[in-house]
Amino acid sequence: MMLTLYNYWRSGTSHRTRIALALKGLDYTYVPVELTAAAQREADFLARNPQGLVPALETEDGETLTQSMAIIEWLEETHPEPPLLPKDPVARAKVRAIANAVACDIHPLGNLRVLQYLRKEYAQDDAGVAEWSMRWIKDGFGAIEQMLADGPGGPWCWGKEPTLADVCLVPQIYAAVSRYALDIRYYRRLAEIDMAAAAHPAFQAAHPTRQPDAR
Ligand SMILES: N[C@@H](CCC(=O)N[C@@H](CS)C(=O)NCC(=O)O)C(=O)O
Repeated sequence: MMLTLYNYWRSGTSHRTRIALALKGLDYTYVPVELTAAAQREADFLARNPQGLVPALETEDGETLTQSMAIIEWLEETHPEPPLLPKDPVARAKVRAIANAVACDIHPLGNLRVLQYLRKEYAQDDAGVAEWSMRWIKDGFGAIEQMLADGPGGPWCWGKEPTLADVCLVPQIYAAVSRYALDIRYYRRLAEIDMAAAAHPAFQAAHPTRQPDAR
């Protein structure tokens, strides 16, 4: 049995999981979960993930894993090469901090269900929703640009190889640019990382527009 990834082309958490799978050189079966049709809240998907969120990864042993960061850690533990974290404990903590700045502090505030709630319960239109999203993206990107200045330099977040920080950051950049037309050149290091990703086969393979359910 192969790995099976339940995911959606444009979802940032799906995108980050696909990048990790591609960096590890792992093949998987791609099962689309159509978020715009609320397929993530249907019984068959809820049986895989009671949270009703993508991604979910079914392992070769038939276990279902949820939460992208837990899935990526599992991949790192079961397929250590190439590593997604540096060896030095302080560097590992710094890389994880950048990854978490995206995964815990930016991404959840721009998630579909949050934006749907803003529209429905707080009567926000497209402009209001975009302003909300950009508020948290810019706040996070500004801080990450400074966190990166503390590191060994590019072209990736933490030196010459992609790490967990890039796995999380690149999809967030994609979302900001494609959905809200953010000019990423405003963030010098983020623009450099985005360029490195555009030229890297694993990041290319994981790109939203390359997925079977993309439109
Ligand atoms: N912390 C979770 C978040 C998962 C998540 O928010 N997934 C989004 C797509 S990026 C989703 O399924 N949204 C559906 C919805 O909001 O109804 C993870 O990292 O896996």
